[in-house]
Amino acid sequence: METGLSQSRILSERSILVQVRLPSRDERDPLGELRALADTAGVQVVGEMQQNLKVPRGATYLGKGKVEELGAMVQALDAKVVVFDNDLSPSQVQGLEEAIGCKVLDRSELILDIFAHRATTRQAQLQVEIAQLQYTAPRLRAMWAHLGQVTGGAPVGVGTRGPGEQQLEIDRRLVKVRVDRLRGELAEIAGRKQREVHARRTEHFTAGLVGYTNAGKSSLFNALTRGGAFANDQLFATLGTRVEQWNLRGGNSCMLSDTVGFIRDLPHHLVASFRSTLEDAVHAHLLLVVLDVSDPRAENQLEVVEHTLNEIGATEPARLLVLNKADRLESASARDSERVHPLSWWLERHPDALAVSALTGEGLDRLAEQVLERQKGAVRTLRVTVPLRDARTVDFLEKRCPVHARDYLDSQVTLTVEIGRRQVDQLLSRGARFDIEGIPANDFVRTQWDAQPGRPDRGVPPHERMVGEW
Ligand SMILES: Nc1nc2c(ncn2[C@@H]2O[C@H](COP(=O)(O)OP(=O)(O)OP(=O)(O)O)[C@@H](O)[C@H]2O)c(=O)[nH]1
Ligand SMILES: [Mg+2]
Repeated sequence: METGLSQSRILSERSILVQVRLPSRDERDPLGELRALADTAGVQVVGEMQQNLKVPRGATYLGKGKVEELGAMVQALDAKVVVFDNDLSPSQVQGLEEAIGCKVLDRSELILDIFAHRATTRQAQLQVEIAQLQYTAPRLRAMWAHLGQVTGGAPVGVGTRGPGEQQLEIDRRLVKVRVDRLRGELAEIAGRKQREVHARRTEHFTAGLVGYTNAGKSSLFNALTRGGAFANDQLFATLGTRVEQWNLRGGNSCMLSDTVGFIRDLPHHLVASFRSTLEDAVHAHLLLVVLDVSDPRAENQLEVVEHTLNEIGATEPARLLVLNKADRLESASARDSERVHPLSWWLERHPDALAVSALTGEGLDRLAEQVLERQKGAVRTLRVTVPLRDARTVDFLEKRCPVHARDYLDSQVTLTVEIGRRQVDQLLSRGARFDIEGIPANDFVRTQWDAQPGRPDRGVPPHERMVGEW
């Protein structure tokens, strides 16, 4: 099926950024993110305007005086587009376009536009087109009625590449038919992907890098694995998912995934349709929540990430907070010595967090150590008996667990090993048959290892070391 996404280049249109600050919003760098989005979309910002309002004014969102001021600004600066940081209803877009005489788009549309131009995989293209169609459908009537007036019939660059706009005659019924077809195709890809993710999860410990856009996920991915991810100082540099092996220590490795970043107020159609790209994260054993700790908006960003993870249903995997770009804070602390250092501030609130730098490599060894501890689960020294013909299980134990003794008897070997609770699970899920302390591993785990809370953990060697559960 052909993609309905236009691949045309974004024109560098002269644009004005507008933000209405409502009381509920607390931001340290109010227009910074919209500027970064505009920059990624390739528009040329020629002016900015802000207004504080208790509530948005219905028909035009801005107050009357501000609308007039904006109209004059558009004229004076010869702007072709006005981009709102706030989400506008179709009738507000229409009201504003009439009042100021130029194309108006909101933040969601700008984000959709960026996604449309950056989507390279079939899966990402389908997801974006579905989101675009769903976003556009309710706006069709308002749009067709006014597009002609505003642009004299000629489409302008940003915000006019939606599939609906390419086919002016399309109506909502056709949109629905198209969405259904695209969904069908996407479901096939998603099904395949789900099977892949499931197989990977059974075979390996999986960790997923998640976080706000531009936090440094792909840079970390490249520093930890043999790389290959595109990292760039741009929002939404990554739109697909990449998985590579990450060698931790002592023959242990895990599968690490890098994926699309989050942003506040992500259009919810986009979140829903990107669910399958985020499949690796949803089903990972452990999520590495990457935060750009040098960003003044870091606190808000962490909230958004946690909210989005809950929204996509990634509530099961354990989370480890990774404070990235720590290298940038060193110079900051030297400048501003009397204030609490941002790293101390974060570590006080999140004592388990790890400060790292993808750029200098600082903290990455500790990160690997922490992931390995979580991968193994609680570790005990136990006698594990395996038939010699099961070379795979013997190999697993020899390579990944410190071995203290080996006793060969008949056709089996008993290894005294330091083994993690999760490693036992991993072997069992592969179908391995072995004994622990002379009884079948399944039974040992159930009756002796997974002791009820509060019950004395009988038969457990004293040197057991508990590490974080995942
Ligand atoms: N100083 C410094 N810069 C970093 C670090 N990690 C990443 N960066 C820079 O931050 C920018 C964004 O990095 P990416 O790795 O593309 O970020 P991402 O989280 O993958 O971003 P998206 O894919 O867009 O969501 C790039 O310019 C990186 O060079 C770090 O530890 N220190
Ligand atoms: Mg990335």
